[in-house]
Amino acid sequence: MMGDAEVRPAATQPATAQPVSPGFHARDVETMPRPQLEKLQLARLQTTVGVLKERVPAMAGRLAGLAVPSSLEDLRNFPFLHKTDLRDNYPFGLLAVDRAELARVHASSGTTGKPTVVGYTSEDLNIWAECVARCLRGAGVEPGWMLHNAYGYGLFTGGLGLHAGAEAAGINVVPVSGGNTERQLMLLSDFAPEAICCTPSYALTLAELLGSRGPTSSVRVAILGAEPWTEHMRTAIEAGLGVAAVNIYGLSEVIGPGVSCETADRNGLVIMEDHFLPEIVDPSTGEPVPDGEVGVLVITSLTKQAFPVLRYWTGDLCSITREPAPCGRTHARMSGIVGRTDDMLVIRGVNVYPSNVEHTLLQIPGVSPHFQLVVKRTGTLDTLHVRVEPTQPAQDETAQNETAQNETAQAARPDDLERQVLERLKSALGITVSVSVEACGSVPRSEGGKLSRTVDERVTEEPTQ
Ligand code: DLL
Repeated sequence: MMGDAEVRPAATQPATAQPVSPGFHARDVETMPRPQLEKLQLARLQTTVGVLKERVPAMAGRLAGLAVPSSLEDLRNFPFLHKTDLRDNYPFGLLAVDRAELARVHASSGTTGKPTVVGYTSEDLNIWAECVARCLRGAGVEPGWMLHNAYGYGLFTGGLGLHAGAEAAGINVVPVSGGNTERQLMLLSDFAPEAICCTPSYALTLAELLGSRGPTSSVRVAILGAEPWTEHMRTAIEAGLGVAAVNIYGLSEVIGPGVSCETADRNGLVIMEDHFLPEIVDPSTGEPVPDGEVGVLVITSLTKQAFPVLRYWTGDLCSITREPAPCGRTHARMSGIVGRTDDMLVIRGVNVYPSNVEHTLLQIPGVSPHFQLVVKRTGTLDTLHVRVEPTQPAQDETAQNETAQNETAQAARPDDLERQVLERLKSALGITVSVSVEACGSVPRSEGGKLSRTVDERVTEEPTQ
């Protein structure tokens, strides 16, 4: 799956995609020798800690008694910053600049209550654009190409973040935003862009529709992120759109998209380490784990003016390597996200990660990448129901790749498929779940934004405001 814990090359590009290779936006910085990079990081870290102590009263108390770090290792003496800290200081309590110095605010969506708000000075916006420009160039997008940007524009950082990064890299951007899929398909066909960016689940929606209509897409590279996805999804998207798909990661609390991104040769997601200092820590102890082991990604911003974050606990689980990449990049690389500390479901005492369910499902021939988990409560007992779909016939007809055809050949009847899914999930998760194999198209698809694959029907009371 995309979230394989180890940073390692993914499958080769699909036969239908024209090969793309990684470029550079800021070669000197991206290939800076590590000792020089770490010196730069330390100087920037010291400035960041000083700024937080002096200009953010809510942080000054927490950092009192802690000396400005004299090495990068000293960072581990500092407390973590959690999403709840942002909520507690809603909306602007953690800003290090006056409100009048802000150039823009964004916010991340929450299902309940207030969003978490983040602010940027104009210099922050420049740095953000620079990071995204590096991502796009590394992914193989070339200056002069056209990028169909189907990330949502608005408080969500995806649309405007990719937009500014594309412009900074000399890439012509079509600001389509999310939704209105028919119009997206028309523009993809009429404008013939070479690149697209959107959530992976939306790319799958587009791939499915394009596949069923048969046109050849002009798109060569897809830059996909903002939600978890799997290698199986990557294969389906690449076959459906005829693209090379790369993984981009980020979060609004840290800056937005562009914290890290795969390059076209896919050797893990390169972290923009001159701006974001990564740590991987044990989720239960908070202690650092060795490179290569999975833990929680914790990020310290090194150059942000408006909203510097010290040891921000992302909740995202991944591993990291600091070995130089084959393309010459020296910055640390992370694996895809393997899960979140907070998306774990506890079903009758067993910990279940949606990513495990997904991983298991996608290994069963004839099961499509579309599924939904429904958690219910019967009496005092929690139950997990898994809605799946068989592989779509239309997708099969157009799929160029042999694997898909083999899978179709082996596809079972719905009741056989249901039994197979039941058995595989029982052995993978250690609990019995219920399964329904539903008509193609009945499990919710992304209509442009992030897709939530879990429906929790256990919540019976309204949360207190
Ligand atoms: O999702 C920023 C973004 C926009 C990233 C466009 C990539 C592309 P938030 O809405 O604040 O920001 O959500 C951040 O989304 O902590 C992860 O849990 C998840 N996430 C983001 N990228 C990935 C990815 C944007 N490539 C949260 N793989 C993060 C898995 C991702 N999860």
